Amino acid sequence: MARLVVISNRVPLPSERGAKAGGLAVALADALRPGSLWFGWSGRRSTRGSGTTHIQRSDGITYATIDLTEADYRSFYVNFSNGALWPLLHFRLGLLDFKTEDYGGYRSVNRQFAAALLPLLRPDDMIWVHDYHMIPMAAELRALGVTNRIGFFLHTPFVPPSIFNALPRSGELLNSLCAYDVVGFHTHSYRAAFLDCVAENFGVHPDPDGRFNWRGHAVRAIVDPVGIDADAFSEQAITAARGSDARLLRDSLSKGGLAIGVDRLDYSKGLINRFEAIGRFFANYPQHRRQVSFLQIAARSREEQGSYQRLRRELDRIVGDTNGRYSEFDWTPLRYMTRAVKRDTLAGFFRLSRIAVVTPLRDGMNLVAKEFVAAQDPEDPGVLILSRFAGAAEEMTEALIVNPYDSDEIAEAMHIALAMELEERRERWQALHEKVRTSTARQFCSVFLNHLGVPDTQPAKPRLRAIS
Ligand code: GDG
Repeated sequence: MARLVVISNRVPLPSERGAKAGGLAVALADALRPGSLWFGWSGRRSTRGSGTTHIQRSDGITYATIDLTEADYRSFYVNFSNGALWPLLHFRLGLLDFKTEDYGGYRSVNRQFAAALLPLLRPDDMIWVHDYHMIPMAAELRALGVTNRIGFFLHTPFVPPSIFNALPRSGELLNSLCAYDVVGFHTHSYRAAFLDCVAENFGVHPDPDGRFNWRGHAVRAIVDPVGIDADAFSEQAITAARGSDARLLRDSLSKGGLAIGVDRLDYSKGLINRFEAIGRFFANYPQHRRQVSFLQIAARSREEQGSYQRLRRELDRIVGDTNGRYSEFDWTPLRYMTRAVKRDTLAGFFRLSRIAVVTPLRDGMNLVAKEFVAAQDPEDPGVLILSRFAGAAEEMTEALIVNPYDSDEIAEAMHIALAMELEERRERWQALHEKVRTSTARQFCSVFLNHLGVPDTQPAKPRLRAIS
């Protein structure tokens, strides 16, 4: 069997495991095969930069990482990946900050990654590249003579041409995506947006299965939703719900119970609108005051970015305002922490919660929605409130689906969820749980790798748009 080589910006090194927030690591950690190689950035900045490759081995997996210089880190990671691509791919053109020199840094780091990986590659390796930081990897590897199958999975949404084309140099990035053999997306709408970009910008019309040829190369765009290991997470939740953290939390609650939100502290997650909704909830439904507490865990992320610093200040303000307005001397409506908690603690907290409020403004998939469902007690399950703009909403239609921009609608959904009869809660949960159990992390990986391992025998003929 061919060896799997995974490439991503950050590598979840065995030496650093613990309370880390991030969906990509969770999705892949559950499904990597022994014998695989995982390659990426060490997370360290050093004056030597990418000159030395650091190797660690654990549980049969080899982790190979390189450092970045401070300048590369700024241009590649902070400025272009997170300051231009992330807002673009989350429909936030107002936050897009493009500078040509940052784009140069992005291309240069991808080139450095390719050069450092080259000596570690074997001729029959299957290469699987992850996420928006690494879009040019296949093109860089091809330029070095690598002929292996190379696939790419995008963990964020993809945007329609009217938004994508706002990014300067977007044509080059689209071209880079077309250097892969397989390009994967969480949902049908993201794949459709990508294919629309290809059709509009390159005049190439893919077949109904997402196949097209570009510059003599066959590309296949697939839909492959990421999942979790629901059974393992459920076990974790059962054990942790009996543990000391869950006991402390349970003892601190009133009889109305707990509502929970868990997200990286990121503007895509809709936290401002959610916190406003919590204020509306206690204003519009005063019967829940003193009864229900909302716990928001929002692990800090990308703190070097101005937009994230501004978000944090705004959230601090709303939390202060809401708690100042509604708190009683023995009850706090909104509990808010910005440090990560351990994964099993989180699982136990989900199991204790009567509702989860998962309301990103845009989200590639959102694993928290799936984890909350997996963690529930089948006899007395909690209710999931889910944004229609999370990729997860394409599958998880039995959640209470809300518009994350509408604070009153979120507040109303919280009220409906808390009042929901046991029978309806069970019906909704059973349907959701069936989906979460069958669309697993392992399946996500095997679907992708099956496409990557089996080249299409009949690549689509190029269908050029007639130019009038
Ligand atoms: C990207 C895409 C896509 C959160 N706080 C803590 C913690 N977490 C864990 C959650 C979950 C993961 O981090 C977050 O995953 P999400 O999917 O919700 O979001 P992103 O990090 O933005 O992930 C996303 C994903 O990639 C996979 O493709 O779904 O759309 O944006 O597992 O539980 N974990 C711990 N402590 C915390 O405080 N231990």
